[in-house]
Amino acid sequence: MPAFIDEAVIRVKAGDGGNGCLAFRREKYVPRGGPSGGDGGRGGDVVLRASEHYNTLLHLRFNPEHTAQRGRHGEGSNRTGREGTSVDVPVPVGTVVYDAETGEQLHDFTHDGEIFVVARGGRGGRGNQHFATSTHQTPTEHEPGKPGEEKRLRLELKLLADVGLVGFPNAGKSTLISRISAARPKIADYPFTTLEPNLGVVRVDDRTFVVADIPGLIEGAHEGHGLGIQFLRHVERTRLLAHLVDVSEMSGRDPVNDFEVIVGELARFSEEMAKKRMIVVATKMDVAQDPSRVEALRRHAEERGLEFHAISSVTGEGVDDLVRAMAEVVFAAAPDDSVTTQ
Ligand SMILES: Nc1nc2c(ncn2[C@@H]2O[C@H](COP(=O)(O)OP(=O)(O)OP(=O)(O)O)[C@@H](O)[C@H]2O)c(=O)[nH]1
Ligand SMILES: [Mg+2]
Repeated sequence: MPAFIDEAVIRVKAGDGGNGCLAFRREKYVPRGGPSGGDGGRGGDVVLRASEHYNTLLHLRFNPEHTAQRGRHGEGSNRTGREGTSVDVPVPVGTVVYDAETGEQLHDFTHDGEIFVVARGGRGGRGNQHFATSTHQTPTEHEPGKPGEEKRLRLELKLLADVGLVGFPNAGKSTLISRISAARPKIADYPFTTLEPNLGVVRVDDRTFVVADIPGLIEGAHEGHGLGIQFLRHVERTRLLAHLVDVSEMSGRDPVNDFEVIVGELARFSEEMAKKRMIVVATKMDVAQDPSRVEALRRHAEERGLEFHAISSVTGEGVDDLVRAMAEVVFAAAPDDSVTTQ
C-alpha cells in the first residue's frame, strides 16, 4: 500500500521576554528613592492544537510562519510588563511533529483538542527592584528578557481518504480528481489507466478533504477480474463513495446496469462497503447524446434514496455542486466549531 503522506515545514518563534526596567522612586526631599524597575513580561508560546476541523496540512503550507507576541518591557513604579499573547496553530489529528533540523520526533497528536506547547516564550527580565540589598540600595542591575524558542518543524500526516471514487474503468475518475484537486494522475481513453490509487486534497472555502481515485472495477472484480477489488481497501475507511457512471454513448454499456454491477462488486467486498454512504455521479454530460440514459440513472438513484449529480469534468458542469455535496457529508462528521484558517 503506497504511503500517502502530507507534509509541511513551518517555522515557529515564541515571543521574547520583555526587559526588566531600571528606575527609582521619586520622592520629595529624597534625591534617589528606592529602586522601582518592574519586570519584563513573559513572551507568548506557540501552541499546536489538534483539531478535527482539519483533514490535511494544506493550510500550513500556505502559512508557514507562526510568531507569538513578545512580552512588554517592565516599567517604573514596579510595573510588570504585560505577557505576550500565545498563538495557536491548528493541526489535524494524526499529525506527527518533528524538529526539522535534528529529525527528532517531538509529538504525535492522537485526539481532538490535544495541545502541545512547541516553542516556549522567553522569561521576562527582572527589574532593578529585585537587586537591592541592605548594602546595595541603588542597584542599577536589570536583566534583558530571554529570547523565545525558535524552531523549524516538519509536520507529517498520513492521509486517509474521506471520499472514494469508484466506477468502471474509463468512467472519468482520474479526470474528476484532476479537476477538483492538485493531483495529476494519468488520464487516457482506455480502461485500466490507473494502476495505483491517487489521493487529492480538495479545498472548499477554508476547509479541506481528501479524495481517493482508485483503479476501475469490472464485473467479476471480486474473483480477480480486471485489477480486482484489492484497491477497495484504500476506500474502506472513507465516509463517502462517489460512484461515477459514464452516461455518454462512449461506454457502449447501459448506465443503470453499470451501476448495479459495481454495487454488486462492492457488496461482495464487504458488508460495510455495501452500506457505505454513496453519491451517484453521471459523468461526461458534455458528450451524452441521449437524455433518457441520464434520466434512467437518476430515477434509479432516487429509488434507492441516493443523491444524484450529473457532471462534466471537461466543461465543469455540476462539478462545484458535487464537491459541495461531498464536503457536506465529510464535514458533517467533524464538528465545525471555532477554528478558521487565515
Ligand atoms: N468528454 C468528456 N470526456 C471525459 C470526461 N471525463 C473523462 N473523460 C475522458 O474519459 C476517458 C477516461 O477518463 P479517466 O479519467 O482516465 O477514467 P478513469 O475512470 O480514471 O479510468 P481508469 O483509470 O481506467 O479506471 C479519458 O479519455 C477522458 O478524457 C468528461 O467529462 N467529458
Ligand atoms: Mg483512472
